[in-house]
Amino acid sequence: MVVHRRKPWQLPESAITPEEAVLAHAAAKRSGPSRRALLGAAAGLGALGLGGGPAARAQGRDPIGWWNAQIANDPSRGLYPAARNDRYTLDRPLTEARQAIVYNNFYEFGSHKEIWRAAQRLETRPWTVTIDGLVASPKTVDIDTLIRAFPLEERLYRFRCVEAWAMAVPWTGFPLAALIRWAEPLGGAKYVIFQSFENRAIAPGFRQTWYPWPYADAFTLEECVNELALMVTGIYGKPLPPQMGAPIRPILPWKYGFKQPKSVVRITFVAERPVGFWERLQPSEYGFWANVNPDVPHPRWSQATERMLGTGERRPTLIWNGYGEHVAHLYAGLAHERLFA
Ligand SMILES: Nc1nc2c(c(=O)[nH]1)N[C@H]1C(S)=C(S)[C@@H](COP(=O)(O)O)O[C@H]1N2
Ligand SMILES: [Mo]
Repeated sequence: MVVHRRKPWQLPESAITPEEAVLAHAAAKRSGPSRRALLGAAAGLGALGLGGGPAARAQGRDPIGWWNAQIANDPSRGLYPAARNDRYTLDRPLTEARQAIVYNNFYEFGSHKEIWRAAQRLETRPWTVTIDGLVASPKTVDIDTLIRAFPLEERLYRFRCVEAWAMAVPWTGFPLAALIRWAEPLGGAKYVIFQSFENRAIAPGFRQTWYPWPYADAFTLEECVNELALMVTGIYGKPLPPQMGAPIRPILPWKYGFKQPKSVVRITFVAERPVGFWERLQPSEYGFWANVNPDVPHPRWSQATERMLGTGERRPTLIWNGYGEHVAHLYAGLAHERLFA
């Protein structure tokens, strides 16, 4: 972990992990201990690392090897690769798999980018997803039943983190709209909450009690049924690796990454607008909509450009992450809202 001695806004982008900087600040305000003590404690957690058994030693440090070993026993592996849906095209090269799977945000496993090894402790079978709240009948479904309930397809999407790094990846999944229909929301349902796993024993981040665990965030029902919204179960023609949110995560590619919880265990339909993980932690910096927008800077840095993982190429940020033709109409008349595109 980098201990910042300068103010965050004086740091070069390469040296900053903005969401982490926010957390240290918020925690210092909340629970009193000095910033340095907090950073020291967090560094200690990171050093606990991953208990490496024989399998760990055999796979060494190669992330692709880990991934292949992980999915060898995955009951859904026969569904991959899924046919590509060519409707969604890219304006840039795909990010290399090797780059995308070793640079992740997954705070349950550490508040830095190198969590991929620690995340191997996430066991993605057995796994169930509970659908509850304002639905005709709440239910809990086994992940392999869910994955087989809807045909999988591959889509090439841009992805943008609020920290200004970006990637372009082939996701595999099924339309979120199909899951919503199947869930049978009641008339009063207006928002849908996605909640991440909460097995506190396997992930050191849960001990960082200043975070509002479990990780969760929400979208409007209308956003969820947009054709771009995808329930993602795989990437690069294989089931997701744990560090990328296996076994299932929503992807709404016009929004910043932080809105989209990984490794989902619960989907809840509600009437009132929920407050998500980052908005709860730091409401002055993160809001409900979080649509990608080059013209709305983060309070501590510009959003005008983004940095592609792997190549480091700088590109201009696209309004709605380039998906305006599909989503701009969802936000007509809402331009006055804070942190809104
Ligand atoms: N459960 C959980 N989901 C999460 C996060 C997290 O820390 N925990 N980070 C979010 C953020 S900030 C981003 S940018 C994306 C990163 O996805 P990736 O690591 O697969 O690229 O996951 C999002 N979903
Ligand atoms: Mo992010």
